[in-house]
Amino acid sequence: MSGTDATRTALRICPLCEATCGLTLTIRGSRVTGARGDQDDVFSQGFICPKGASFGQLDADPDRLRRPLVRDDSGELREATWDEAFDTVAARIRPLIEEHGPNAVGVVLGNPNVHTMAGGLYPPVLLSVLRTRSIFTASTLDQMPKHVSSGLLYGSAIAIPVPDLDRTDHLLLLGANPLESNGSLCTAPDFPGKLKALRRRGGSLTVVDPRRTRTAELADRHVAIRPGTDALLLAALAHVLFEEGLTDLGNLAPHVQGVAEVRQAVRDFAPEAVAAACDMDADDIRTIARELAAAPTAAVYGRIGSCTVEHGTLASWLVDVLNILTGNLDRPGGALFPLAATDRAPRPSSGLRHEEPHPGKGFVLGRWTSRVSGHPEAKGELPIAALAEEIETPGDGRIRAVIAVAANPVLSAPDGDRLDRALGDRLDFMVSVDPYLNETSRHADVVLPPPPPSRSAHFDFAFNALAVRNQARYTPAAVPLDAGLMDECEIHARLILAVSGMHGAAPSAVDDMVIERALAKAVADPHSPVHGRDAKEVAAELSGGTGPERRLDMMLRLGPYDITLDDLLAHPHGIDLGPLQPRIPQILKTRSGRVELLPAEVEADLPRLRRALEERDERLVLVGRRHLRSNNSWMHNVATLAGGSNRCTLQIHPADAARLGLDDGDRARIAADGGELEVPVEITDAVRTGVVSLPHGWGHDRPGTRMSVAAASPGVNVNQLLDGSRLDPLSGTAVLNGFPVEVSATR
Ligand SMILES: Nc1nc2c(c(=O)[nH]1)N[C@H]1C(S)=C(S)[C@@H](COP(=O)(O)OP(=O)(O)OC[C@H]3O[C@@H](n4cnc5c(=O)[nH]c(N)nc54)[C@H](O)[C@@H]3O)O[C@H]1N2
Ligand SMILES: Nc1nc2c(c(=O)[nH]1)N[C@H]1C(S)=C(S)[C@@H](COP(=O)(O)OP(=O)(O)OC[C@H]3O[C@@H](n4cnc5c(=O)[nH]c(N)nc54)[C@H](O)[C@@H]3O)O[C@H]1N2
Ligand code: SF4
Ligand SMILES: [Mo]
Repeated sequence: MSGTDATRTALRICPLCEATCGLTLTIRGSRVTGARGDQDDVFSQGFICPKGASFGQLDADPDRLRRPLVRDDSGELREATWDEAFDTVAARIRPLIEEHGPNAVGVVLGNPNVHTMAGGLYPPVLLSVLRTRSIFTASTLDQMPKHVSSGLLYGSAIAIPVPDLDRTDHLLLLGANPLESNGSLCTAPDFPGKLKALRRRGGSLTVVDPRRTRTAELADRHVAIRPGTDALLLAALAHVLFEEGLTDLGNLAPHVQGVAEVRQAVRDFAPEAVAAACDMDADDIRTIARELAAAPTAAVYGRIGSCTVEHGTLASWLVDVLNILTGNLDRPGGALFPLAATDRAPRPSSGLRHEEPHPGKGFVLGRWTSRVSGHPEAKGELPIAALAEEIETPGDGRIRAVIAVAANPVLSAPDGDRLDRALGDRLDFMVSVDPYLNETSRHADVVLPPPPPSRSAHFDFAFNALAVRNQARYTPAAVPLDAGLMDECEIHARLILAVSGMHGAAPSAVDDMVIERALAKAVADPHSPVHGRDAKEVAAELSGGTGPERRLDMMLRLGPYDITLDDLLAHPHGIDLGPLQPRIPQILKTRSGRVELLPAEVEADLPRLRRALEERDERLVLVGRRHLRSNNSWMHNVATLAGGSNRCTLQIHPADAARLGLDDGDRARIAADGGELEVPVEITDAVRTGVVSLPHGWGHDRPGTRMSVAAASPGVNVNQLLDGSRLDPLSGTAVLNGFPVEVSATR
């Protein structure tokens, strides 16, 4: 066997969902020919799903771009050199900023940024050099309600408690389907196995979902709630806890303020008051509350179906309120705050785990508002649903250029047709960092393609901070970078230089700058392990062959554990850092230094929830769904994952189908605020009556894209049904679930 054809294996943390499983790749030459679960991975212990198993096909997708594209004078996208591409970015963006100011550049960050090292390390630098307020991310299509509720409750938008899956006795899960999604804001390889283990050890699982999902099928109790009403249900559960004397904050009590105020706030939400709106039985609601209180330990966990809805922030807040009222927050078996190896938290040895309140800066919403509709910012972001109007509407501060990194908002955000026109007709310049020419990147003037994932090193900056067990793993690139490809970290660094007026400088200048600034702060911080040292000397000690590796090493050295990059390299299957530990009060950054259980912003939104008690819309409502062999908008191009049940169909209950005269396989017309679609009907009693379900991420029929497999079975874009006006007001998150639709036969 010749050298280039020899078969070998290499480890790679899977970047395809939040579970972050360790994979063992089989590599022949430079091609990944197989992927299996790494049995020795300290966290995933061999687990793999069909997406991970298709890593090789995804990696070798012939439709992936391998060269940058630059739009020429005739308007065509043509292959170009990297230098030409970055020269174009520098030449086009700088004058726009100089003439129209920083807000004229909109930055759009998509989901895969949390799945790459580049996306973890560089966008904050890009935003700080651009100083634009035109920031839009997938968070306002997803978990922003959770950030806002955490910000208000704990003073830190990134302090998100995760259910302690391995130790809990009872899990109340709302609007999540981890058997298909593999879990979210709860990083847990083999989530299905953990739910089965919960039941095997005598624990119980309640699932609240308008669909009888595969997760619901595992549950002791499945409640097919009316979509959009989880906040009412959760408020009623809190009501019962107070009414029946079932609250017990345990060790948390001295760290929580506002319990009496919450009791008052949920007074109107008796089970009998919410039952009709939720379409539930009041006695069942009482039973769920009693079970929650009676379990030795329990965790309430809500995800997409409780976030991307009318009352997303209230529901997210109430999830934590219930964990707090039952004493389950911050205790083993309840919901705990992970402590990642790169967290900026003091080491336990620093003595900062005080028991007295330690006031922080708090979390503030709405420090500025969007230009056109006046949406308040949340966590520095504006609602992505407002991106099109910010590009279209003339005036000072109009967005004239867009930098889209790993984002496909034409499919993932409301009213893709409008955004498609805005990006196509109204921008002076657009750059996409994306491996595909898809519905969004086709509008770019410059496309900068990252290499396939086998060519990138990986460390999970985002998901270790959401993991059900503390651990750290690093996998260097499994295959060397082919000639002509550029590492995504270098792409980001060069992009930062190009937009900041330092075009042409060495990309390592970006990493050096970050390291220099971070160490200057760290040596001055009395709680830092490098306090009092010389910053240059510390910088010189950092190991790592690349800028991003040096930055990772620095973050580890400044982090809460005594580990370095070399330690991770010496332990290729990862380092286990133990089960989650209580972190209150050290994690609290509120102004009071306590958990602020009834924040003023939440209280001000409660009248809207009270009004929902009276509203009774008889129209059908739509919810989404995810398929195990898919991922948002970009995985329909892998033939081994496509087809079968992974289809874009409108699921409808037999009773609703009969009423509307629809047969299985018919085409139905579905209409809502933003437009209408025609879609094949799939009749199933897995959706409850009054509810239809259509998956997102489809609609691959636009011209000028290069995703041949996806285009062959395009499906329709569910988000075309939305006009972008339905938002959860506190977080700016789009309402993607539980909105009214009209369905009719097309015949
Ligand atoms: N109706 C409805 N809409 C939804 C949802 C829903 O449940 N229902 N879910 C929402 C959620 S939770 C999310 S997170 C958003 C996601 O929204 P987006 O982030 O906009 O969409 P994605 O499909 O995740 O893909 C983003 C882009 O990243 C590119 N990409 C893939 N890998 C890489 C990489 O390694 N580097 C770079 N630079 N780019 C890469 C892909 O080609 C794609 O163009 O969609 C949201 N939209
Ligand atoms: N296979 C696969 N895995 C993925 C993704 C993917 O696209 N495909 N996307 C990834 C991303 S970006 C994310 S954010 C996560 C999301 O992970 P999850 O939150 O687990 O996502 P979903 O599978 O969409 O589950 C949401 C559930 O909420 C239900 N639902 C809808 N409306 C309501 C409601 O009003 N109330 C209640 N109680 N339930 C409701 C839906 O029926 C659905 O079953 O998944 C990640 N993993
Ligand atoms: S569960 Fe997620 S991380 Fe694990 S193999 Fe599947 S896609 Fe990859
Ligand atoms: Mo997401």
